[in-house]
Amino acid sequence: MNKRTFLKTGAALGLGGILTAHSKIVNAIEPNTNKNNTIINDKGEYILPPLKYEYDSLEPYIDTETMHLHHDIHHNGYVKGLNKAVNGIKEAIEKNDYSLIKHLEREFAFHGSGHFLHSIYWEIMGPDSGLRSKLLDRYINKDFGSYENFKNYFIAVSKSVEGSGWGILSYQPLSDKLIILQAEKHQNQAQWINIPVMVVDVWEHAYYLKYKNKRKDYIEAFFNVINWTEVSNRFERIKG
Ligand code: MN3
Repeated sequence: MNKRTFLKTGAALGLGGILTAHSKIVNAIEPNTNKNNTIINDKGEYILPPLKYEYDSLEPYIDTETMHLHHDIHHNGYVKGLNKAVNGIKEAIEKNDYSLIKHLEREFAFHGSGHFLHSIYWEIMGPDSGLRSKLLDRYINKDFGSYENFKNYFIAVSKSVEGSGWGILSYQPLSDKLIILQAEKHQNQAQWINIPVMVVDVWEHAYYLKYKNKRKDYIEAFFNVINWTEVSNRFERIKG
């Protein structure tokens, strides 16, 4: 997927400036140079995006007090936590001290997902219901049969999320399809905005026959079989 398709896709999903920040999120070291978005500043710090409408604009469906609490307190907590996690990770890399890395990565995923998903949530709501584009309607019809089907399916999915979490309409580039997924809690050590560049399978089936319980040995060995040309090609495709 090239950058234009990716951004177009993002625009269709109402992500606006959020997607432009994704590559900087992957690399927490580099300062952000993209000045055109509202969820990260030019120093690379994450910031709370202001609402594009008033706190009482969604009444009577979503009340003013909930909007204040949710945006100003809850979302802001994710922003603060995300910046703290990023700084902790920077420090760990600089000092080559990974004793707290499990905790830091949990915090990074939890607060990152919170920040990105809430930013999308505010952005895709508003007092004016607007109009679906032809493209979005075409995909909804193609992938769910009709708008009614999509709506019923989305409601059922979101309603049955176990505990707290999100219902998420996503675009799956691989199949060129809209899909709907549940996110329980919201992190599960991932952030709902990134594109994988390189992965290592650490399920036991991937290494147990040879490495038994020595997962670290397997991961170190894995570095001998990475094809960096392929990784680079993937990265170029993603960056566009
Ligand atoms: Mn929330």
